[in-house]
Amino acid sequence: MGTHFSRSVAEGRAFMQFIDGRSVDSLSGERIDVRSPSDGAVFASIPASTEADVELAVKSARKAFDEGPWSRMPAVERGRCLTRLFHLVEKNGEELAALESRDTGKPIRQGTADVTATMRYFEFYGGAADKIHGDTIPFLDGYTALTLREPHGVVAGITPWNYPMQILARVIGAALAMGNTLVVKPAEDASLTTLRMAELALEAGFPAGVFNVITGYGRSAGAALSSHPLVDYVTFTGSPITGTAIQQAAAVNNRGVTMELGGKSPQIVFADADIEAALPVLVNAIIQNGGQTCSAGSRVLIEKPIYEQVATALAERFSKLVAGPHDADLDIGPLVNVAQRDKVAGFIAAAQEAGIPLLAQGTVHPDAPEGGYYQPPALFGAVDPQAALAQEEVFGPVLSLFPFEDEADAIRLANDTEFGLVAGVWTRDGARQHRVAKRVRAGQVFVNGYGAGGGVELPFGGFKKSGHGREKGFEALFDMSATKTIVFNHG
Ligand code: TXE
Repeated sequence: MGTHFSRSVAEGRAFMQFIDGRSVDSLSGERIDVRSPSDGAVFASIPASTEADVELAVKSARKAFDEGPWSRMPAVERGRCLTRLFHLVEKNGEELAALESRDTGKPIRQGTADVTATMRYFEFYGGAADKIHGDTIPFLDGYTALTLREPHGVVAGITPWNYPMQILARVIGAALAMGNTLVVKPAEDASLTTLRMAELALEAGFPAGVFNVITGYGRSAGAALSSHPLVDYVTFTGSPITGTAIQQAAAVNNRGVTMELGGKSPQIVFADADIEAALPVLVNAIIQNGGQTCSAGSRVLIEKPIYEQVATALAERFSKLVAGPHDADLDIGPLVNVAQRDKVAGFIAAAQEAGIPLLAQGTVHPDAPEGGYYQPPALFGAVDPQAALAQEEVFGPVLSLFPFEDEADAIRLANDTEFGLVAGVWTRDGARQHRVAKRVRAGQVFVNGYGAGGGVELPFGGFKKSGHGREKGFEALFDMSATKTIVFNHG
């Protein structure tokens, strides 16, 4: 992976969006500057679409769904399109990784990991397209009753900036495998890999209108898309506040939604845990992607007898963490934009003001360019369970430690936030592993590990404020389709 390439990819390029199989600018011609988080400099631009562009994109997806051939194509053919996209992502992997890294600031090795995950989505859903089916149901004498799984129709995907390509791939994979057509609006801060993917999708043979991309701001393009009456289903990953706005917009048309809205995920470390195995995982779960990960393990609950030992070991590791530009491939890159960096710095300052002990903090590399959005990782403990740091999603490299008394106390603390996305449980006691995994309110629970490498086959989604609906795995195919019941009367 060439350092030079990841710093220069897409230099000066005016990206286009994709509507009806064609590469087009926004109708207004307005554009949004794309900045590299590593130095804050503008290096490319994307169209700033508004309602009129959304209208064209939705109409194109509507036509492609209503008139076919996509929605009537044999499932195996749809799967083959996704498989061709898998091969094209593999072929263009270095460029996609460099583009993602430069656009979001994430270290290049994370961009490369995102390409691998993206490929897995297309591989998984390409293979799954013809393996999902309905049932026959025992019914009255003289009748045959069966169910079909039918696509919703036009799906709107509104995606965030933290893992743009991976999240795009999970939306594309599940929605298109089921025969829906798509309009995607990526985040204004990180749209480049989505636009590049639209080019590759065309090359992979997706018919015009099946996969449209419009770029622009959430308040204009995003709002127009989520409230559009010709959209049948909305899938969204992002902040709870925007999730509420999108649900309200979709509710005007009574449309279904999948919401993935972040978390405040706990990792529970019992005194009998393999601490040496846990330590690197606990650190990685909060610094991966600069902590800008919905499933980040942002709270570590530690049983009292080992609290000091674990806190000291984590502090030692945190003090050695270094932030630097994406292509230097250090522990963390810059955060995505000034607002995000200031938000995270604000949490750190407020925690210090409130007297929460800052146990350790990493550094910014002395050669990091001026103007980059750097935030060294911070470790706090012991944190008051009602403090903002314990309750709110920081979305940055900030880890909070909490001592607990016993199993009941650990479960109470783990569940004591409004979120419920992911949890980790570290213990050698098999019975306790099962008890705790069942009582923690989280959509995914990892025992003696965390994250399982992304696992595209593992259903993913939240309880409580973390959202509803499930992505990844076969479950996403259910969300991306509706059951139709057909009853034949033989009488
Ligand atoms: O997110 P938004 P922002 C959290 C994280 C971060 C905060 C703000 O805490 O600090 O959100 O980030 C589009 N109608 N997460 O403001 O607003 C927007 O254009 C329709 C957690 O960037 O949620 C983008 O495409 N769409 C999260 C997408 O919504 C609208 C990942 C996400 O932006 C819209 C990202 C509207 N009214 C941020 N307003 C996670 N949990 O993974 C915005 N958008």
